[in-house]
Amino acid sequence: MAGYMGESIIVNGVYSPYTEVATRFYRLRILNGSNARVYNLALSNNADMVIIGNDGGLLKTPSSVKEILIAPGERLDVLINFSGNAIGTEILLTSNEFGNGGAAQGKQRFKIMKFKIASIVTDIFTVPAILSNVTAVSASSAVKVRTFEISNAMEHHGVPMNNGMQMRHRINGKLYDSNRIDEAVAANTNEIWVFDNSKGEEPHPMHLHGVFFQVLQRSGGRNNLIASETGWKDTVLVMPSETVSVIVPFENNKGKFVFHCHNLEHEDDGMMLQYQLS
Ligand SMILES: [Cu+2]
Repeated sequence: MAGYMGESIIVNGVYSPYTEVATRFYRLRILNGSNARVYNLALSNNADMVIIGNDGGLLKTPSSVKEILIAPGERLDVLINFSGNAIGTEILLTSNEFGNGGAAQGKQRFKIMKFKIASIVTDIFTVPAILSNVTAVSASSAVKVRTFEISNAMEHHGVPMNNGMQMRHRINGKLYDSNRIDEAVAANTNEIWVFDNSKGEEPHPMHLHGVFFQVLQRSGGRNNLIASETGWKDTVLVMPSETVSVIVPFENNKGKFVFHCHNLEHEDDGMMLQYQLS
């Protein structure tokens, strides 16, 4: 089950929107609020997008890219420089095709919105070299490593559909139960959480409540971190074949929290567990 894809992409509730811009830098704050669709954002004039922030705020340093993936639940803070374009020029924000996304994702290019150059101005803005003081949390500070198996397989339910076989989306073989604590975590400790989708066939954007984390490593699939995966995050995309490790500083915010796949149909199917911080 790929999750709901829909037929129309809307931006702030508007289908096929445009906005007029001047020849200067603009800051776009982007949230992927789609149920299931992963976007590979790009500009139709192949201009750079300067990634300055993500789920948890500003990155330490800016990073210029031509394309950037954003999964459901993830956020991006992006600078775009429209200088050098003539009045009347139209530039599209698109989602380009991408690989590693399994059978249902990344197969088509979509137009998302349009920018029209409406005025010429002089912009003296330059992107700062240092944006924030994010300090890397060292992997060696972790007191515990927890691995979560998120590859999912067809299973038998005795339902007369697909010969009784259907996909259930589980974490470590379990479906969500609000009356069960799955992981007990000690406050004020750092842990490494590993999301293993190495045998999986679908992308899973894994989202933790109550904390921000830093992405340590991705192996398999894309085999690398992307520009938005420095700094603090609360959602990380784990593509088919990938295993992604994050380091989580659990502070003193004691209580019961969920963590889940941010593909809403996977989450509704039960792909969510609970941790107790105490
Ligand atoms: Cu999922």
